[in-house]
Amino acid sequence: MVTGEKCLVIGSGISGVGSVALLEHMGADVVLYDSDEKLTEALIREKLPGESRARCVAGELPEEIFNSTETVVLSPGVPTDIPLVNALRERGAGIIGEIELGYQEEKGRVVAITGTNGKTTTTTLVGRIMEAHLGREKVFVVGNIGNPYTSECLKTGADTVTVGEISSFQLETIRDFHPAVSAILNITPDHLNRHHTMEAYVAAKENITLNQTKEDVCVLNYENAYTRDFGERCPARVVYFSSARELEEGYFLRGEKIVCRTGGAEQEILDIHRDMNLVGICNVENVMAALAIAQGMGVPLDTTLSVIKEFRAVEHRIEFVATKGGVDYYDDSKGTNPDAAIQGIRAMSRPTVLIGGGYDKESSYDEWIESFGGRVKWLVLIGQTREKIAECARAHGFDRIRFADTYEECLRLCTELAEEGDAVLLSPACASWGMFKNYEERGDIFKEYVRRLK
Ligand code: UMA
Repeated sequence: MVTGEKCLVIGSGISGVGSVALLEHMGADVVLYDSDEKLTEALIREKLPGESRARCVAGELPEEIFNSTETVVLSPGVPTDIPLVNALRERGAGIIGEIELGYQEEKGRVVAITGTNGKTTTTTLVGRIMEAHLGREKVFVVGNIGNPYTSECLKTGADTVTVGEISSFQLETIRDFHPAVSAILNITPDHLNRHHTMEAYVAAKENITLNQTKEDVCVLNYENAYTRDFGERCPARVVYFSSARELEEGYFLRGEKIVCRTGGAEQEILDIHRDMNLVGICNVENVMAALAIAQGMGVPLDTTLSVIKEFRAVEHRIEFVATKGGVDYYDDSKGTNPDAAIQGIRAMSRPTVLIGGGYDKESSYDEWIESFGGRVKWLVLIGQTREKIAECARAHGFDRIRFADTYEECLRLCTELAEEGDAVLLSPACASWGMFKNYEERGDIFKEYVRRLK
């Protein structure tokens, strides 16, 4: 970044605000722009710290700004192919994302974790492992997890580690971003309204290794067809993990034990029931990925194991809330796509009343419905996708469906339908956008409701 460079930040969410502060620190001349017509210049300014001199613009972008912009920093939620971004690109402006901007100031080593599901759990766990290894002040956990990279990167140093949860949106706009260890946990259809095709979504995920070489490590899931195939082409040294078969090299599950096999030598690492507090096979995979990442970062196995043994579920990810009236309540509000929600169902060991529906990301619900098996007793649907899901469920022969108009009605209905010995699971297979600020708010309201039940 050259001093005085004219930069346009698009999106005034937390990434945009972080980007403005960093760009100003770098000496750039910054405009913060948001296309939301409900916002005004004053409302955008309120999001910035008082000392910021950035110009704020809402609604339509003035032509003089369009013409003078040299670099554009996109927030993750801004598609890279909207007319404005296309036009800026054609005019010759450089286009990067917020993660790339943060990386420009990175001075330490980076771990980057992506995947359709499991990112947050694995990132949190790896962050804790790195903290146990290096001390809390030497580790920064950033990215899609809710903490913009641009807000932390200036604190990095030669001896720090940044652990990033990096979404496909963020990976579309990297350039130099170069993790020492990366991981793609799995790839299943998601965000197709943004990426349009599965190929484009997969390519965005694979971009995590764009600048990696054989000196670096990429951790991949052997049981996912996309990530297994990618291992053949991956520019980094690949470490596979598998929850379904014994591997010649890598981490795998044998019975109840996670085993690591390298260079013909085998080591039994942990017992998934005795040494883990997380439920579901998805979490066994997340733990195997964390083990491989920690090893790639040179963390002693003892340190990694002590953190895994203490680690509990991340909030809103198959999180046990309480037992009320003999019914177990689980918050899996982070089940924002069908594949994540399948993991939620698989983790249930009781007949389950399931809450589904929400924002329409143009997902297909067939596999999710098929995964109900005998486990789902009732499906209570809310939100934009409820009719679409109901139609799909009926086509698969499942008709124990109830509709709710409001979230309150939905929660009440679940309590009525659940009997002693059942579980109620909030795992909607859809994003919360439109009904709630985010999945956290959806989960928090659920938990608050459950806690108030007699
Ligand atoms: N906007 C525009 N033009 C557009 C689109 C959006 O101006 O064409 C504006 C909106 O009006 C809004 C702002 O952009 O004011 C929002 O930007 P954003 O959506 O990038 O939101 P941030 O607050 O910056 O949060 C983003 C990530 N959001 C998305 O990817 C949608 C957060 O991930 C992330 O935690 C944060 O950066 C920090 O890195 C959330 C998410 O939903 C959790 N991620 C998706 C997921 O996990 O499925 C990928």
